[in-house]
Amino acid sequence: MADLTLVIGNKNYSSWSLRPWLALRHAGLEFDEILIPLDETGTRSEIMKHSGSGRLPALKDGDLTVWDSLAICEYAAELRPDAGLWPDARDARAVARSIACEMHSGFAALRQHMPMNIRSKFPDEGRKPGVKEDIDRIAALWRQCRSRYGADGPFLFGRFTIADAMYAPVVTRFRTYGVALGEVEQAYADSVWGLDAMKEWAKAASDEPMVIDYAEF
Ligand SMILES: N[C@@H](CCC(=O)N[C@@H](CS)C(=O)NCC(=O)O)C(=O)O
Repeated sequence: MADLTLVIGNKNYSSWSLRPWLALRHAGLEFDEILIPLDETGTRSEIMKHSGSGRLPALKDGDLTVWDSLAICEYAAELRPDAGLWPDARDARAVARSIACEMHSGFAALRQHMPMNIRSKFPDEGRKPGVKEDIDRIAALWRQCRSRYGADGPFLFGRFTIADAMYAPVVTRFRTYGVALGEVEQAYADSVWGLDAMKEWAKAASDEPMVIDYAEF
């Protein structure tokens, strides 16, 4: 049994769960998983056993609970400073935090109309008001980060950081909804898909039996 336990939602649908799961894996931290199926009778009471926020993910470390995806990513960065979960340079680190926060608090249209559904393909769905603007903003951010900070590797800031973890669910949405990307953005998305941890999560998502109607078309 590991010291850490990450409580997550469905791997196919829970974008917020994927983010800290990737960060913990990338940091080489061992953790157990508790998966609570979302959108079922009893979901809320099960979540409340682990987090008073009523939301997932939550990370348990002994009697400490850390909740909210970005706070868990930060905790992983503090547990494993050598994992380089934020860029080394102060300016790059500030931008990485900015785009991580923008993902965490923004892109409401994209999140609402293109819900994460890793195992499915809905190439004609989701083009609702505000979604194109969100996609264009994300594509511009990826291009800027790759060109300005990405020289040392294939990720937004070269090596994998929390910024990549925060955008990983978007990478899956772009595939699910058939969003056409430019060369730079597609190469970046391919790098995220190339991660062993990402493949492992996607396989588990495909194998899940649960179906959430609001994320199906
Ligand atoms: N800001 C939170 C959002 C968490 C969130 O909305 N999680 C969803 C699952 S992806 C949830 O727990 N929903 C509760 C429910 O479906 O009952 C975070 O970043 O962790």
